[in-house]
Amino acid sequence: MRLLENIHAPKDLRRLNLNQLNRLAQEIRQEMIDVVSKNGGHLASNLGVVELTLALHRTFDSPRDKIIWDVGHQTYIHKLITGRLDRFKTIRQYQGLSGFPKRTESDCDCFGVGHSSTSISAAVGFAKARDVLGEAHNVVAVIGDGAMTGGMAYEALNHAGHSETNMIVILNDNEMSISPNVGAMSSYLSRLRADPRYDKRKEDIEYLLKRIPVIGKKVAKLVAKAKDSLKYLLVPGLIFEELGFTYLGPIDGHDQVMLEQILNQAKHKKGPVLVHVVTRKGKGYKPAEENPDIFHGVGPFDRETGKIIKKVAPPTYTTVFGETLCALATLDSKVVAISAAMPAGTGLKAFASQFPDRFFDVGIAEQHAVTFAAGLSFGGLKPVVAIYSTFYQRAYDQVLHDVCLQKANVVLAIDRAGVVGDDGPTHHGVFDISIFRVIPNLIFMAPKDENELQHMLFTAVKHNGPVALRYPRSAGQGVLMDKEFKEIPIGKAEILREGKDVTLIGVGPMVHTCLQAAQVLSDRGVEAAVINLRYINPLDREVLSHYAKLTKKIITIEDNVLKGGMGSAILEFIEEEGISGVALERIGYDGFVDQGSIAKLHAVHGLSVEGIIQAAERLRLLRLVAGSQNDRLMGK
Ligand SMILES: Cc1ncc(C[n+]2csc(CCOP(=O)(O)OP(=O)(O)O)c2C)c(N)n1
Repeated sequence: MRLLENIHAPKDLRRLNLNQLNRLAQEIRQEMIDVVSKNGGHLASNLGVVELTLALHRTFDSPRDKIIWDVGHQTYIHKLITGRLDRFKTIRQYQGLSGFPKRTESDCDCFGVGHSSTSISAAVGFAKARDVLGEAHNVVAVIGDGAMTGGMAYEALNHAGHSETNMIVILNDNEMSISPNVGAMSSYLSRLRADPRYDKRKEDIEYLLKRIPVIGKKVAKLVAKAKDSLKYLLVPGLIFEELGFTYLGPIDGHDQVMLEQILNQAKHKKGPVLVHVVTRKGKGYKPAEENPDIFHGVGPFDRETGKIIKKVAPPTYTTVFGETLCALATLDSKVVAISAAMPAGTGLKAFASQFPDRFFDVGIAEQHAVTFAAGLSFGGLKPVVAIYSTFYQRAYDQVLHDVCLQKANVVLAIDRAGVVGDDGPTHHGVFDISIFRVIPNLIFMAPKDENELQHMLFTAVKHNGPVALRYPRSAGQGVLMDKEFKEIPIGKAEILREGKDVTLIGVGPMVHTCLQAAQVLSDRGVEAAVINLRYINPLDREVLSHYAKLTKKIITIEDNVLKGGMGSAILEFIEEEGISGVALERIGYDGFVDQGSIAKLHAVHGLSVEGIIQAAERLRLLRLVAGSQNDRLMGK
């Protein structure tokens, strides 16, 4: 029997000896490789923190002590040893364990997460709450070097250092974000890692200094205070020290004994402590060690060979976006691209290698990415910022205040719009229509297929002013791609099917669901007009007005929340135009959406042919087909 089977809670770890711990670490790695090879997931990040997670749970007493994970994609081990082994096989599946910490899942998940760089802020909050309430537990934030590129992390470090509260930040440094990490902090950490002088911890140095007769103590004091080069020379982690943290490290994050020693030391220090732990992403599984970016978030793969199991499918919207942008950049030397730590995920890898001087990976810094783009645009360039819908939420003020208010010439490429599947509610892109459509000056479009995507991107790049373009995670429709780009007239919808009984309005690929439903309705005697909205802003008032008056019944369908969404925009429009007697059914999400495959989530929430048929029933269209022509005309 595996040791893992006997670990029901962190306390069970504390009776294991070093040999047993090493065996347990192996079992955990095997379990994770096994399950992730079937379900997909964040394998490489988890393989890198096995020893660290065991050490944390042996040193600290969760849930009494608070362990707060950043991003939370690296918590599979944490889940396995906090009573969730039996459900681990369901991770990321519909109604299964979440791939991220979730407060409703376990007492040990004290803070829910999915978006990056929140852990230190939350930890300062937990620590301050403890201080105010007179409690005495430990608070530990675990943050990766990638997450450390996010602005919030610095805001929190700044606050924590100043507040002098007892808390520990573990900096898990594997030199990788999803792709190799970027930025000055990353270079600084590399220097700390590489310089053997830094292997000596600060205290050792101070201890040695103090032993020098007569002047030793004075020098040690001086070192502790001086801001000159001597201190830079002698005190590792100076940046953190200057911010008010005690810096410990760098230490080998796969050395169980050393880890526990340092964590114990950190636990007994006063004030904020930062422990710099060096780990290897993908540790223990060769394919992941060799390709940590591919195995960061991976779909099902063959565990023997590490080969990814690829489904034959048309190119994704993301791929078409990346290819089109390369073509557009060849035509126009002012086109530049920006990614916030996701060059591969947003399809910009080819752009980055073809146009290295015109590509900017700014790290996990969505806010900076957008304002940086505004600056680039006023400097004379045409920036295209590709960020996932869910992460654009971070940059809302920058989109509104820096880009749209000033009419900056920026294209906002909103990737992963709509539900994204197994990553769940933290990652679904189901709010962008609601939050972006209300921003003045912003042209906002969504293509029904990948061919329309290339034309829309072409249109967006040509347009003078801010444009947002939303497209989903999935494969395209497999349509033929036009050889020449063409402009899609701003604010013009596309009428795909005529009909007098009801108008189906779709946005993005939901248009195809409308077309299929229209056929089913037609078979049942109801003639539906189908409109590909194309522009969420500005709306095609002429087309909408015509069909609202003609059919008096409208069904809208969108991969977005209902509140403030496209359907709401149509309702507002009908009210503004004073078109009376229109019945409207909206299909979309009515709140946060759980995890599950995209197809499953669409089906569950009625974003499907069946959903449209049911909406038609609610509009009393179908029942009336059997009734008199008069009834039908009267819409009774
Ligand atoms: C705000 C935000 N932007 C982007 C992401 C996508 N993302 C998830 S993990 C990750 C890299 C994190 O790197 P690091 O913190 O070093 O963790 P590692 O996986 O290397 O252990 C990124 C960019 C995110 N989760 N949140």
